[in-house]
Amino acid sequence: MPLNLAQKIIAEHLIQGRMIPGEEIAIKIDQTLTQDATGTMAYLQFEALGLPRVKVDLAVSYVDHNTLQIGFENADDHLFLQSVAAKYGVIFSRPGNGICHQVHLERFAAPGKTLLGSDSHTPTAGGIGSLAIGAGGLEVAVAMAGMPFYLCMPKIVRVNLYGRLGPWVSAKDVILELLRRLTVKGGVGKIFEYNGEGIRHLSVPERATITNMGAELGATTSIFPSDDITLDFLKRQGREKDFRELSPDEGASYDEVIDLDLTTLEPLVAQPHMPDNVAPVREVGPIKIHQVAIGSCTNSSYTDLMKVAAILKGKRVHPEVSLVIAPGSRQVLHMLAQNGALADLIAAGARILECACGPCIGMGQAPPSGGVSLRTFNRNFQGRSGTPDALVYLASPEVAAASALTGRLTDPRELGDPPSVSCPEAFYQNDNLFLFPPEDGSQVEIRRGPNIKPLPLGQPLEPVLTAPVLLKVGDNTTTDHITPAGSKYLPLRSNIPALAEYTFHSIDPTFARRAKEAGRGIILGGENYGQGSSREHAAFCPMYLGIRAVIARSFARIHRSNLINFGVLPLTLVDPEDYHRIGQGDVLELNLEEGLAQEAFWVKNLTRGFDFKVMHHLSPRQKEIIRAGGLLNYTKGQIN
Ligand code: MIC
Ligand code: SF4
Repeated sequence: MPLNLAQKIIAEHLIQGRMIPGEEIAIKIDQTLTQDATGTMAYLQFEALGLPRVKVDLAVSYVDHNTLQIGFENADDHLFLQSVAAKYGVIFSRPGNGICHQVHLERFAAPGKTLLGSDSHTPTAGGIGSLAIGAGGLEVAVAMAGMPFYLCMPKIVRVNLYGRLGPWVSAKDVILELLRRLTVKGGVGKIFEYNGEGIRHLSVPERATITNMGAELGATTSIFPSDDITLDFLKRQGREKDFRELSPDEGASYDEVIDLDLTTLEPLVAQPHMPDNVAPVREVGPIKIHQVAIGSCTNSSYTDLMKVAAILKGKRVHPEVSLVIAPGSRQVLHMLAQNGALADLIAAGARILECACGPCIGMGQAPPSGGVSLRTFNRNFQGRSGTPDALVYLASPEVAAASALTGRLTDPRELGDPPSVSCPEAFYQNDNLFLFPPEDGSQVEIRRGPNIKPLPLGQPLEPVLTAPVLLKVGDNTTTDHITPAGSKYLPLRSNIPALAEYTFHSIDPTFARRAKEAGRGIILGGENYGQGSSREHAAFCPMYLGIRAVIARSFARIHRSNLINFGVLPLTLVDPEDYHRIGQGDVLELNLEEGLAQEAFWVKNLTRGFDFKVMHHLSPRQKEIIRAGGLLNYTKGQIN
């Protein structure tokens, strides 16, 4: 049977299950990636598994999120990560080397490989033809232990790109258009496989912009074929040996097909506060802008920043705009420095930040109160920037640079001819910010700062759960709502008791206190509960506070897995309308022992005196994980 590209790579890595959408499959993982904000937990969990060394072909630990060292916490975490990497055979990418996804694309990602990363934008590597999936840190720890990764076989959507992008229109507009059409939940349970003659004109970094933001569609991953454009990129990175041609078989079938004519696209912008709130720049109009931020794993490649430099060259940033630029990697920054483009940026008035996530994760550069910030990033959830009432818009580097000059949201087509930027013969290669692990790490001592607290463990299943609905939240509740990002909270990522205090802080600051008082509780969610980040803290902290179940209309993929992995039951309402009949404070009774034995079961609303039905959709393995009180307990049992 002819296979599409995603099926081909899955088939090569399939350990268990059948490639039928919705069925649970297990695949072998070739490469893993962690970043510091999720990595400390992942390596604490790996340690708890008691193995001497990682068992994947390649494991890389990046430091890119928590690089603002306003206290000892982040610096201590970096030392922990460095020592743990040396001990267990992981390559350590030092702070300053760049954003995990950008650096991985440059130096390690390879066509046909499976990559599991503890960050939701891991699919960036799909731009080079890798099957790259984001997951919770615990799942990455388990993969590093050589165990397969379990997922629901996704539907495969073919996205046919044809035509060619017009002047000033860029890869960002392709993915913004898909978000406009499909929304932030349109990709749940799906892999987006790009093809069609339109891909012939998209470079690997452009493809990576598109696969990166597939995460905002909620997709499992996104992937491009590996062709001569891929080979060309790998050659310029000095990695020709990693090339492998990969495309779908002739006549392969897909679960869905989407057609997108690139010629019809125009510069787009996502308006506050969701990445799918997309409209043409032209229609949104010349709103006043206070900050322009360029960078992030979506748009910080060499060509992206060269375009920005060309647009700004010889001009001056508008006096009322603060322009900040964070190059995606040291490779990019070095090349801009060497060819003079960095000087052009500085001369125009840009504030150059280190190569890291920075403002994207609220690590500095919060916009002014009520200010408008235009960003080349991928998420504009309310408050993520660090300023609760800021209005964040997402757009391409071209739109961002043009607007930085005018001080208003600007369609770059007004600027005349677009800059032409070519790819360098060879990208600058200097791997001295990678620390390669010694052959034998057994003697390495792990450095543990006072902020690194022992891991709280999950509770085994209670046969009957009687608990109040401690919080009722709406549709598309993000993991940023559950566990906030930003410079104040991120340093607490290795300290669950401290971080748990801020759970749902932006929605209800009394939540943590009330949860602790209640001892156990349930959360009621709307559609797409837990979209956004892969941070398992959004499951871990509620678990720590006594949350035993989340009942929602639907869940985002990574967060649902994280809940299960921390022993918190994700339950879906059979009748979504029941959401309106359940109130915050209602006491519910769930017969879990009996319920898990069935597909769907009745829950008693003791407060209002009615019953409603929920489904758990758990595989037999997931039921065992829930019974064991989480994946860590379960995997330990398996290893022993
Ligand atoms: C994000 O973009 O939200 C993050 C920060 O990269 C997260 C990971 C995290 O919370 O540490 C993600 O996307 O998974
Ligand atoms: Fe970092 Fe932002 Fe990318 Fe997340 S989305 S990995 S915070 S740059």
